[in-house]
Amino acid sequence: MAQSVTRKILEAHLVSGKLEPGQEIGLSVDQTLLQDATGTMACLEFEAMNIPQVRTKLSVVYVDHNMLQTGFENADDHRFLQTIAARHGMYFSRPGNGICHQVHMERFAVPGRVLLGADSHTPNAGCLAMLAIGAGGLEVAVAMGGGPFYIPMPKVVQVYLKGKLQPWVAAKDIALELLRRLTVKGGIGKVFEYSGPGVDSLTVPERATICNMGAELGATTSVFPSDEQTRLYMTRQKREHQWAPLAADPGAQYDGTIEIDLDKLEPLIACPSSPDNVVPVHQVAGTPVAQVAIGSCNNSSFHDLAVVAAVVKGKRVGPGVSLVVTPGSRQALQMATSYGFLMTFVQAGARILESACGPCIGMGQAPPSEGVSIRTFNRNFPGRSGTPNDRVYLCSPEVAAACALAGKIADPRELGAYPQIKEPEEFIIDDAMVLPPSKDGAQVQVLRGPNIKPLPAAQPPGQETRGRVLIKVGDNITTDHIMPAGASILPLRSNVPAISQHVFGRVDKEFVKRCQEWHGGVIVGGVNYGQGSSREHAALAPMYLGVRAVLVKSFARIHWANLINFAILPLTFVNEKDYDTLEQGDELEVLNLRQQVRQGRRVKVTNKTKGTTIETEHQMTERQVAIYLAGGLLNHVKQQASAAAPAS
Ligand code: MIC
Ligand code: SF4
Repeated sequence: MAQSVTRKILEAHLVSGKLEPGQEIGLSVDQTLLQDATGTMACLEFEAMNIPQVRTKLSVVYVDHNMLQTGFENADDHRFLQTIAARHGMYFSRPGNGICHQVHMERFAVPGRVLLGADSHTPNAGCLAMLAIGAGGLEVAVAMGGGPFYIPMPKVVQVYLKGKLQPWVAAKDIALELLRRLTVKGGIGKVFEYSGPGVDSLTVPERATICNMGAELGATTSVFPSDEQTRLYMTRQKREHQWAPLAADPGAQYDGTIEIDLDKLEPLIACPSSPDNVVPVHQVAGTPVAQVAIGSCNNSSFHDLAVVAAVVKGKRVGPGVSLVVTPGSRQALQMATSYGFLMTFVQAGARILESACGPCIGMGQAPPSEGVSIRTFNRNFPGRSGTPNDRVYLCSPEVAAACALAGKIADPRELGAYPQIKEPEEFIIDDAMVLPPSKDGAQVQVLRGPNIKPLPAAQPPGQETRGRVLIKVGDNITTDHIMPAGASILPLRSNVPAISQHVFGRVDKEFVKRCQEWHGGVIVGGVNYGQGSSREHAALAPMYLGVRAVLVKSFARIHWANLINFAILPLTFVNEKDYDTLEQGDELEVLNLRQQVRQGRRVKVTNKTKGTTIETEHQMTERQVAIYLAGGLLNHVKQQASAAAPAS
């Protein structure tokens, strides 16, 4: 059978299951990636498994999210991660070295391999023909220990690109075009594989922008072939020896095809407050702008910075606009320095930030109340910027630069000729900020701080469960709604009791109080519940508050898996109309829970307040049922390890 790139990688890594859509498959994992905001928990989880050294080809821990250090917490986390990485065989990318996805692309991604990362934008590495998937920290910890990663076999959709991007139209516009067509749930259960003549002209960083934003489609991942562009990029990164070609066979079978004619694409922009709220830029042109932010793992490579520098060179941003530039990595920052872009930015009145996630995750640079912020980022969920009534737009660096000069939303095509940007023949290679693991890990002492609290234990479910509806929310609820981040909350990632006090904090200030008064309960939601980040805190913190089940119309993949891994029962309505009958405060009950879950997919939920019965379904596989009944993945792994241990 003629095979796609995706299928070739899957087949080479398959350890269980069949490559048939919907079937659960187990994959061996070559590389793992952790970042500090999800990584402290993942490292504590890895520690709890009692495995001395990671068993992957490469595991890297990055520090890029929690960088404000307004108190001791972040710095303690950094030190903890550095020492635990040294002890257990992981590379450690020091604070200042850059955003995990950018650095991984530059220095570590290898065509044909599988990467599992505790961050939803891990698919960024699909730009180098990796099958790169985001997951909860616990699943990444299991993979670090050599365990397989399980997912339902996705559908493989071909994205056929023809033509060539026109001047001022960017890779970001391809990502936005897909979001315009498919919405934030259009990619659920799918891998997007790029092919066609339009692929050849796209550079690796451009491919990264596209793969990165597949996360916003809800896709399992996105992937490009490994070709001459890949070889060129890896050569410039002095990694040519790691390059290998990888292409789909002629006539490869796909589960669907989407065609995009690059010649016809125009500059696009995602309006507040969802990445799929996409329109052509000219439709919203003229809207006054308060802030323009260049950066994030989505758009902060050399070319992104170069194009902004070319546009603003010799000009100054208007008095009403704050321009913020965040180079994505130390390499990008060094390149920007040596090419003189930094000088250009400073002269134009820009504010320069260190290489980190920064404003993308609300770590500083919150825009003014109701002020329009134009960002080259990937997410504009409400309040994520740190301003409750924010109006965040997402676009390419080309559009953002035009807006910065005009002081209003502007179509970059009005700027005249597109600047000639020559890609560098080679990048500055300096891995001094990546520390290799210790040769004698057992001797390394792991340093902890007072904010790093032990992982709360999940409990196996009982025979019956009761609880009131704690909150009823609508469609497309993000993990930013469930477990907000930002400058005041992110530093609490290593302290579940403290961070749990902020669950649903931006949606309903009384939620936590109700959890305490009602001794936990059930969350009710609409479609695509839990979209967005991979943060397992969006399951872990509700678990800590006593949430026992989440009953929704449909789930986003990573959050669904995180719920199971922390022993929260994920249920969907068999009849979506039942959603309308439920109200906050209703008392729900499930009898014979353990049998029901084991025997089949149906679970009967009684609404004791309304006197009705609701048919629900759990979509867990047999393996996941065992995890749920064991009281979560960590308990399950421990049980398996003790069952396998020789009797003493
Ligand atoms: C995000 O972009 O939302 C984050 C912050 O990178 C998250 C990870 C986290 O919450 O730590 C993600 O995308 O998974
Ligand atoms: Fe960091 Fe933003 Fe990328 Fe998440 S999306 S990894 S917060 S830059």
